[in-house]
Amino acid sequence: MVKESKAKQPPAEGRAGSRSDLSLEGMRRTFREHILYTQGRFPEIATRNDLYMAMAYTVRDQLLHRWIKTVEQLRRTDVRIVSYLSAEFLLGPHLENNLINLGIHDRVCRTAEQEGFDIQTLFEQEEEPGLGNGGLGRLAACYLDSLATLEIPAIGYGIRYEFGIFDQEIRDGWQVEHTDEWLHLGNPWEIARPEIFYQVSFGGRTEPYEDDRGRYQVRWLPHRTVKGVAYDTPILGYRVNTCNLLRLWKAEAIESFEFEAFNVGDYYGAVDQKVFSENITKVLYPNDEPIQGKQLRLEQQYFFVSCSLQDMLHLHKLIDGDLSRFSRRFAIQLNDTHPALSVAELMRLLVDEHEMDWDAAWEITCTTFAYTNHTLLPEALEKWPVDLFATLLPRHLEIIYEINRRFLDEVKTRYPGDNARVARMSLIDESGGRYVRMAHLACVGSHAVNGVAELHTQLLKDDVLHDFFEMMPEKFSNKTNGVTPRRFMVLSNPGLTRLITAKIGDDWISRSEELRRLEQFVDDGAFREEWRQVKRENKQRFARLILERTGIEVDPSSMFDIQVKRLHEYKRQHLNVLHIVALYNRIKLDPACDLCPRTFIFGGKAAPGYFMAKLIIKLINSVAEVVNRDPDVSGRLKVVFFPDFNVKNAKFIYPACDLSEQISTAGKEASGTGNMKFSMNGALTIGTLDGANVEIREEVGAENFFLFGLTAEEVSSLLKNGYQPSAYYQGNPELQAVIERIRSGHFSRGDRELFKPLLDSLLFHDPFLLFADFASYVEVQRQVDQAYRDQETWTRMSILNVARMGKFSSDRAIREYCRDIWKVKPVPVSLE
Ligand code: NBG
Repeated sequence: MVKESKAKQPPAEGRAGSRSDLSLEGMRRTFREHILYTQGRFPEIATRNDLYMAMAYTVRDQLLHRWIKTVEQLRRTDVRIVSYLSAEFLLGPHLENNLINLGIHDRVCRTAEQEGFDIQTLFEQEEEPGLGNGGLGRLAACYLDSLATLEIPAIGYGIRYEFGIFDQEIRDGWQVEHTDEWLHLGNPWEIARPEIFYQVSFGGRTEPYEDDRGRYQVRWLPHRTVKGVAYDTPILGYRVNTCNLLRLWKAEAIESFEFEAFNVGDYYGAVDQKVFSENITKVLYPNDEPIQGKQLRLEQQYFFVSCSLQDMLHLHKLIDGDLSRFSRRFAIQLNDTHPALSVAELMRLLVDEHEMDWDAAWEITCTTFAYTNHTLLPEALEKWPVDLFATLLPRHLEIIYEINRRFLDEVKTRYPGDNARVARMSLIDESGGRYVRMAHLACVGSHAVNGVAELHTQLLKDDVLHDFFEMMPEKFSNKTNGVTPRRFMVLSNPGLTRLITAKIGDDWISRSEELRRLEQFVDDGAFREEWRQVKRENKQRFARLILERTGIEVDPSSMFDIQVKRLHEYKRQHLNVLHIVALYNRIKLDPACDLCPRTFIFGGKAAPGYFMAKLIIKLINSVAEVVNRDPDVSGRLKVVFFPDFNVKNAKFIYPACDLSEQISTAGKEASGTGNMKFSMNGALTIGTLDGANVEIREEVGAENFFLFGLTAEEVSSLLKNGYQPSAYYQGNPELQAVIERIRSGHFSRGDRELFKPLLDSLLFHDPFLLFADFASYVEVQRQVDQAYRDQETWTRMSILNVARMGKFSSDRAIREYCRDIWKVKPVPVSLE
């Protein structure tokens, strides 16, 4: 892969003979020892999993060595630690990534080859921890990588779900979900810390009392208590010694509970209690869709927030002791509103448990927290029924009321007589039922609020959080998302990495602006040919995987047109399908029509309860079935639904793409990060002016981006003035033919009912304006078709995309958070 050279610093070799010995001989010895003494196997009968585990432990030893050095360094320096609170971390497989970051990937692969075993099968063996739904969880993982790479002391805090995101199977064209048993063969990357645990309580009631100093205090008499146990995963930076921690909490029963029940003879009751407690961290919930007010989800949120804050207070006490300096020690980032309860919990811990004055506690709270918003979809903004809150977290509800009372007093002072504003800004939504608005709680309790792309931040200020922006504009800023080039270029696209590095060296891996230097080679024909060769090989590699997973044979010389992301109506996978059917109709009508051969590839999971999204998957597969078998279109169109899109197979997908579909309704996609991963791997984008697409287009140049569709402003004014999908339908015969083709049952073996809910939704409501954007989309797709025929020009555009994508490295994003929000600086770690 990359030359193991200078980039940052050479990997230190560690002490010969010890487990930190990074020499080949040292690692070989450690590996053999782990087969014997960790796995308990003779090498001759070791299974593939034994080999993988031994390899993982060998690498983990290196990480732990660096982690210890990182902690030692922290104890010597008085620094602020970034604490990233997120209900999701979608890490993906660790092994290969860690080899890259250690700077020994190539060496290890070569040695494995020499010794005659296939290291790819070991990479393949690793179950990925799918502890996230999509973009938000993956962003958290990219940020952990960048934090460590930039040598920023940081801890990620989250939940150790026993079952992560479900595995997706496609059966008869429908999505079928299977539980994700990622832990069944053990997880060599984590260290269980049974001695690091905190108690978390739920339910019961509160009771006022007077303390020794005669002050009014409240005591919470909870109904039940569980225990949160820490599981630590080391997160190493790229070619540095900084190794941070991801600390995930698992819920367990408190032993004393069982004993109590046991003593009164209710043994099985005690066991029930244990099962009940452990339920809290059983399963990951879907997000970015209507929240269902599930009690267990609120329990999860409170559980991990409380464990994490108690842990931080504990660490702070160990190092400092003076609680008033807490915010000097920790900068806490709230990744969306899932951890927003932190605001109330920190207040409770400081005021109730540590008997601090309200005002002092509030000052600490506000200077500690910062909040990132990740969605504009009104149905995805979290709000919890007040009743549920009152039963589960009675003390927190009181605290939220008190925060609200004081906050609304300020609002009233600033805007006298403006009762409508007070109602809009209240932490409690009383516009029909009573709900706690988590985004408002996060805004009020934080000193900084940010969106994840320029457009998204602007829309937050203009719309969703407009009142808050007006009252406290200084809190708001934009932090455009980024993705890590280590996983999404170096690991995923070794061919491209080699080619780039041969031309400009490997500094770009940690200094992505350096990619600009590729621009000087766009006119070099030989370089362009090498560039195409890399793409060709990546497409062949992916074609083999497609065949293996779906049985569909695709032609690597056709254009790979790819849309992979969660299934959602706003992301408009069905707009893509309408275009495919339009092409299909054209060929049926005129078999000689001139179209460049394309393979349309989809991937993504639908939330298990999201009927329309699941129907779209069925539609894709139904169209695929007919198109792929129709001799009239043979060699010209292919459609594939690639099952179980996840971080592990993403590495085969992004590098193989020619055309990246980023076609959400403008104003709906907060940022998108898949858009970045594709473009960094040399795909050209067809997209709307939505989320980070806007900035990607600005960076790569309008002439290297296929733009279509309404702007966010046009979308909102069209909706305001009464959007009529039928008007667009009537005016567009090609669209009519497409809808008719689906309605006729052509793709559903004559069944005219199957897709009716989807078609009716489009014809009569079309909330995501597919019909309004259809003509423009089809026209720009025609331009794509033309452009692809000129491979020299296409390659130039592809090179320029990669060269100009440096901005979208998560390193840049994290530098901005460090500078503007967290106010932290690198703390280099040495192995001496
Ligand atoms: C998602 C947005 C994406 C964005 C990621 C990361 C949620 C709630 N939001 O557009 O839909 O890229 O967050 O910021 O998952």
